[in-house]
Amino acid sequence: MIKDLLRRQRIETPSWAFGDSGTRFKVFAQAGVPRDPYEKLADAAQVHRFTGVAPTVALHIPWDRVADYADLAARAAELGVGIGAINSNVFQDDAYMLGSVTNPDPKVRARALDHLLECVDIMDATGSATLKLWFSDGTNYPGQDDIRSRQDRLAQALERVYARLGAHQRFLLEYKLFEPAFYVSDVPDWGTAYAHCLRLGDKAQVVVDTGHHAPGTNIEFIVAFLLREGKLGGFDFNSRFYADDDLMVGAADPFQLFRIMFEVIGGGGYDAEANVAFMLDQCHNIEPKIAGQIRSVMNVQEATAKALLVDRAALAVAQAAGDVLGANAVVMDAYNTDVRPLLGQVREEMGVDPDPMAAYGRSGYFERVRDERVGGAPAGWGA
Ligand code: LRH
Ligand code: MN
Ligand code: MN
Repeated sequence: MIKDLLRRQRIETPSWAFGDSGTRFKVFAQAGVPRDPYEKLADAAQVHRFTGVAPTVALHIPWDRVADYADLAARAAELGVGIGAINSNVFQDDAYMLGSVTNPDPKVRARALDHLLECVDIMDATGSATLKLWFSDGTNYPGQDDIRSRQDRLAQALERVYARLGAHQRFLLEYKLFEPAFYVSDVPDWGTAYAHCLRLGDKAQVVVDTGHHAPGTNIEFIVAFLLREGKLGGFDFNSRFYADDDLMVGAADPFQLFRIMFEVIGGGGYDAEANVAFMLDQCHNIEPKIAGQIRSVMNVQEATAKALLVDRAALAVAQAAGDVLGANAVVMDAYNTDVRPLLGQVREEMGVDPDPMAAYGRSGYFERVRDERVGGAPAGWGA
């Protein structure tokens, strides 16, 4: 039963994880990185090939701009993957210095809205069902702009995008405490995202990026709450030690990831009907990218396996009896189980190597693309 559940897990990789990335101090150039969106899909297909559970790839527009999106989707299908969420980008143009959809200038707001609607066109062309909206909008100084008016402008833009969605499409609104805005962020927390989505309807849900909270925030509470309200659309998984570090999920705090998955499963978020998207949103600034994605997928699988192992019946008994230590022991027993042999079996049953990292290393894929892609301009994050 647990093995069946693990077999049908789906984890989405982000196209931007395969390109060069960095901090504001330096973007390091790595050998063999993709030169265009097609090559990013080819790399993402390797992650799926060796894990068997990463069949979709999220795109970020305009980083992944191509002439023909239907053609890109067709190529993805040939490679054995599909197009996942379309991520909008209204944070990169000079015009957005004072905001995009919340900008005081109506011309800038119109430009931002055009981009968001274009992203829905790209969903139509690629068959994607999910639009992910993150706004870097906010202010740096008290008095810089009116907080309430900015909320009004945000609501107007969201209404327009919502109205454009097709019957099987949805948008996920992403919140982030700070950065790049340092005083007010216009969507700083789950409550703000939730309130905007609630007004709009079922096709608007919240996405939880695990790196977007204040230190110490209980993310699993947010997950439990949003699931209960039918408003948890998905995750941008990554891990952090300090701020929005975008490190590999499960690297900084595997226990937090387990606690999140425990709430997801308990709240029915692991059921297919719940349509909770498990997406990675990471950058591999100093480690190899494809291997970094494979490791990340495995980390999510390990946390999921441990969360599935929790003896829910024993837990319910302990909770009803007010047995604090007993209940906690049930959860910790599952967390402290080594699930790697179980996942090895699951992979063998799925027809993939029990050790995806080693199998990928042996495949020679990296050496091949490193040699083939010499001299091209990398297509990446911030491009
Ligand atoms: C913002 C964010 C958002 C963007 C991605 C590149 O910090 O998490 O999801 O689309 O980074
Ligand atoms: Mn994100
Ligand atoms: Mn982020």
